[in-house]
Amino acid sequence: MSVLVRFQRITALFATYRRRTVMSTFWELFPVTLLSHYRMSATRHEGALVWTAAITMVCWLFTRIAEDRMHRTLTLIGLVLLLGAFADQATAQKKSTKAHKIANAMTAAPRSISGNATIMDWPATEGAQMTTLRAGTNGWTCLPDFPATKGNDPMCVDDQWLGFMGAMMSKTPPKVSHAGIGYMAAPGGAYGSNTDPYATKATADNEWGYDPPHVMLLVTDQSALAGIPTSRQSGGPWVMWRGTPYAHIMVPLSSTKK
Ligand SMILES: [Cu+2]
Repeated sequence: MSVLVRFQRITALFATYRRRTVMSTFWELFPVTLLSHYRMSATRHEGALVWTAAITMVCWLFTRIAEDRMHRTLTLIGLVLLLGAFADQATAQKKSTKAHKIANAMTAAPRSISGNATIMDWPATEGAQMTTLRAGTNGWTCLPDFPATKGNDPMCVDDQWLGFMGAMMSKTPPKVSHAGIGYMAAPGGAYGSNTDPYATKATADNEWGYDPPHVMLLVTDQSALAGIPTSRQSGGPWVMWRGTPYAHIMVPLSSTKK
């Protein structure tokens, strides 16, 4: 809000320097228009820029006759600098988050897999589609850390796992046509429930705990999971989310104790 106040003060200052004309109203409204555009969501910045540029042109044309040259020039320079700063900030921010997400997603698997994998991003809102951050060529898909969960849990998955993740998000039964392999081998590991795929925090009976970096296996028929331990603390591979349509084998790459 302080930016808005500063803007209004600058505009007021300009107004006192100028002869009062009908067009001064345009100039007084301008910073407000500009700010309202920049309060939009990040994805609409380009559109806002075009609009702001168009409004600047209109204001300039209208004041061309009424204002003296120096004030007009100073105002224009100020506005151009301001627009540039806003545009720079918006694009830099967008670029750095995207680059950061891609780099994070690629740590989930060895370079031989993640190097040429497609990098997708989680849906921005529940029920929305995943977006592609970078196209790939080797049939693998990597996803960055899931922001809602504690810890660092990016993954690189094959087609079976990708379908499985989609089914999980839409709460429908997964279709597994051949054994699926997924890497969650990034250092750090994450925390989650061993019994409830949708748990977001510990409860008395959801076996909340630490999942170390791991490889995950999907089987076509859940009867193939029988005989494999179901506890994280077994010391070796175990079945996660047993008894749900999302049961799969966890192959830890380091100790499950932390
Ligand atoms: Cu996993």
